Amino acid sequence: MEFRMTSSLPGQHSDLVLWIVLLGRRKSGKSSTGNSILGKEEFATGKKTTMSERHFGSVDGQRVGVVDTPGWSLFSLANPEKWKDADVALISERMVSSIHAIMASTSGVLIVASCSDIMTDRHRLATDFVLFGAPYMAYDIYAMYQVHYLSEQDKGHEAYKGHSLHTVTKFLHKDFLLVLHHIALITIFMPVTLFLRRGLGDFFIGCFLTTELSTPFVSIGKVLIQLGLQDSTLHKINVSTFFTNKFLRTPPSTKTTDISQYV
Ligand SMILES: Nc1nc2c(ncn2[C@@H]2O[C@H](COP(=O)(O)OP(=O)(O)OP(=O)(O)O)[C@@H](O)[C@H]2O)c(=O)[nH]1
Ligand SMILES: [Mg+2]
Repeated sequence: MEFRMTSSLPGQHSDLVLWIVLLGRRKSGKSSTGNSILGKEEFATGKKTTMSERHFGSVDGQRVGVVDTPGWSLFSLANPEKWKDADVALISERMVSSIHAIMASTSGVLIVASCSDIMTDRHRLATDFVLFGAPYMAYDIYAMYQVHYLSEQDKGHEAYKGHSLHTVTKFLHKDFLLVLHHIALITIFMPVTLFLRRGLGDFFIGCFLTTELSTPFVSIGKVLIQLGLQDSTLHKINVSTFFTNKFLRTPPSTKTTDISQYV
């Protein structure tokens, strides 16, 4: 491609410039190629190019302008500068939450599938996973607080120069229902499941755990939006899988038992 440069080109303004734009995946050698074309070390190599850069040179008497660009990666352009601590904390929190949800829903499906009698049949995961999941709830309250704290700090709020009763109160006010949900799971669901049900109803614990099935899709969707990939194929697949999963989930009513004998 050819451009006739006017004022922005250093040197002779009337030179005909051959422009070369280097595009490609990360670490594919774009910056090195740019240096080879120009015959001098203008572009930094061996480290991530995060901003497009142009340099000029001459090849066989032909004036050339080389534009080096950030590499493409699976998720987005390699531009770590736009990642703030709050973004990193939020993505980490969502990833851990997805992993927990995948484990919870898999346990739920295993429990439900193994119970023929919905009241008396037992599966060890019904108690083991609840024991494992309770500490996660405590961790998640802390992780949500960290995300809140860092995002307010990024906005430059004076009160967020350090942790204080004020920052904790603000967080509790903002995420009240979520925190209440987590605390209820630790203080009500866990003791009931472990100590108060006399070994009955593992099937229902399984059903409860399968409700986590949609969480990974929601979390992955939010992460893709955060990465600016809301129009990507990956996001469309994620949304369609989410709805398919919602519609195809078999209702627990396919199993029957006369529960009057237990009450
Ligand atoms: N073996 C080999 N290594 C190369 C070649 N070109 C570049 N490299 C090496 O590959 C690494 C990445 O090269 P860069 O030129 O920085 O790659 P880039 O595409 O600009 O990378 P990003 O800016 O991160 O997208 C460097 O360590 C280079 O020395 C090549 O042709 N052969
Ligand atoms: Mg580069």
